[in-house]
Amino acid sequence: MEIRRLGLIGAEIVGVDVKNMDDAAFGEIYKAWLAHNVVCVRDQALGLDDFLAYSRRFGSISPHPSKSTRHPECPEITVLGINKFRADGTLDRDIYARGGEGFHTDGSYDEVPFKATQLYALAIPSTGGDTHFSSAYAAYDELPQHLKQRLDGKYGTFKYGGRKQRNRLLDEEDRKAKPVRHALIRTHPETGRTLLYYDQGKILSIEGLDDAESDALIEEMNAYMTQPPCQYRHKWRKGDVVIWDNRCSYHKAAGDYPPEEDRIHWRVSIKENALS
Ligand SMILES: O=C(O)CCC(=O)C(=O)O
Ligand SMILES: [Fe+2]
Repeated sequence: MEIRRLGLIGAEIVGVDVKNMDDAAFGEIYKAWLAHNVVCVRDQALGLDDFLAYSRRFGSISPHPSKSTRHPECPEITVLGINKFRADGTLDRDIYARGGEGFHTDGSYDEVPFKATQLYALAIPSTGGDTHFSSAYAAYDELPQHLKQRLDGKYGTFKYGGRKQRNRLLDEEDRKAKPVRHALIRTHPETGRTLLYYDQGKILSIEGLDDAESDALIEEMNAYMTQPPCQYRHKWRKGDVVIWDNRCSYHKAAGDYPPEEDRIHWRVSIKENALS
């Protein structure tokens, strides 16, 4: 197995089959993932059960709230990129460009956000369709001192769809979920590094500020969320298994591929194992 760094974040792993891997090899992948925020294991040939079994080595799998996009035989798996044309032939942009609205972290609308998200590439278009990643450690490091001070100890409220309420992939009853609160400056539970926990598409407000102040601070934070030197752009190949750490990174689908071509992934959301 060979692990190659791809930049300030991101690593690529070749020469391993995730179906037949001992704990020592998995430990190397896990270590690289913590160090580099996102890792891609290339050239995998997986069935549904293989993908689930490998994903469970990182934590417990939690079905995504968007029920209409779950795999029909396996609700833990979401399928990205299918049924993107409506019956009348028009493109459904919520499916075509899912995850492409802006940089985000998955599951911030949940009281216990997803630890990780993992995608397995089944079909990749001839051009476009990359995924962008950015470090939430760098977002914190680059915040000016006055913002670090203002945000210290502050909580944000988050909801699926955020201030714009873009939630068309949710069922009606799930749209009413209550906002949840998360500390904005956090310590990563495994690396101990400080990060900015933020999601401009899901944050509603910053607690303790009036609406105008909260909106202004959110606008100000948007400028620091992504730090270009600490970004990685993943160009997908069929057979890639990519996992990112939602606790310390943001990501965004480029959403710019030819719509008539397939771009299909299996996707799982992974939470921490409950402490026993
Ligand atoms: O399709 C992608 O590139 C990423 C989509 C996304 O944001 C997600 O799966 O959470
Ligand atoms: Fe996402």
